[in-house]
Amino acid sequence: ARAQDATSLPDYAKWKDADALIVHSDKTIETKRGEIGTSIITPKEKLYIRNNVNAPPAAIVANPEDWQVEFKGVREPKTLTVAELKTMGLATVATVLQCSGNGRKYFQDRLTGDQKISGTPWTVGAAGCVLWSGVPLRAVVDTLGGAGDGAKFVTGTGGEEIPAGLDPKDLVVERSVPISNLDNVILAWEMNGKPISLAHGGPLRMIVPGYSGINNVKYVKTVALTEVETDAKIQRSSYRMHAVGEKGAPEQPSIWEQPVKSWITAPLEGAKSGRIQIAGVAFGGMNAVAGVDVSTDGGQTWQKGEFIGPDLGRFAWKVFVLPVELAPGTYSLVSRATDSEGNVQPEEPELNGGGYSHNGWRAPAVEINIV
Ligand code: MSS
Repeated sequence: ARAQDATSLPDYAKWKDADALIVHSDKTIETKRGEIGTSIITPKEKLYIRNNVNAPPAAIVANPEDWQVEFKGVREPKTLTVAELKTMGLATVATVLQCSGNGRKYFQDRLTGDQKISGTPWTVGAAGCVLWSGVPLRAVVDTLGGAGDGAKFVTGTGGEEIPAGLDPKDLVVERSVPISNLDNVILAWEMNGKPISLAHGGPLRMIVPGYSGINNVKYVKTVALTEVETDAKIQRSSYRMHAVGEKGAPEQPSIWEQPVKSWITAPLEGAKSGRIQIAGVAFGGMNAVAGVDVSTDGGQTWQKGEFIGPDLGRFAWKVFVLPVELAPGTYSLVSRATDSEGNVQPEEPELNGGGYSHNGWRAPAVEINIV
């Protein structure tokens, strides 16, 4: 086997398109900005990867139908196989899958003195728009007699093996999201029309549309309707909005809903003067994206971008385009999206200690030279 250094794809992702990706580590692989494309759906070969801990053995996706999931916090708790789940309902949803730390580099670039934000320096490519098919969690809960009393959260547990001697609470990928998502959550076995690969969480993944990457638990092995949030470290102190230099704690907001965001994907390099198609992607997290403004002068003046179809629903991103006529010179291309609730991307979001949820429009500017 080849060494898993920071330049080659790890074994579980060998089938990916290496030319389209930036390998930060064997657990953090980013899509190159120009590879995000303009066809809305991100092909699996180009989709970013983020694993917090080592994935389970590949054997678990060899017999996906037999994968077992335990359901708790319902009136009739039960363990069901994927084959059984497939008889209970079917839905398909397009969502933006985006790492909570996407854009962290832009926060890191602003740090002064002894300020420090650790974590992968993602720019824009820890994100994609993908189609998931699976059973609505609501259908499973209804089949199992309904939610238990006092259920306030949906808690999903990842199927990673915790090495002996280590505290599971420190390592388990277990995430709780408010029960208000019960009608949105899908337990998916298919991504972009194919069984979900190990890299992306097969045989079964808990998809929480509109929510940040971390909440979309891969190889989900337990789904529980719980009265309280899990006290796993990854929920208790990680993925919290806290000040730089401070530690995360349960009092701080959890990284749940994604804020409105957009960025330009083309052109990225100098082009010939004349007519140019500026293109990019925009999304609103839980809300549909309603509009996008595009600027060629770093935000001094703005023009409306046009969304191109089809509309894949409120959790998907939309591709926008703005044809412009550019004379030779230097330009700073930026985009600024607005969601259906009127939320607008800020010029720069406030710093936070985890480098989470960056949605500023200034930092991802494309500086180009037109000749
Ligand atoms: N799940 C599990 N189980 N494990 C891990 O590690 N991670 C996270 C999610 N889920 C995990 C899970 C994260 S963190 C993210 S982003 C995501 O996932 C990713 O996905 P992909 O498929 O792309 O790889 Mo940040 O927020």
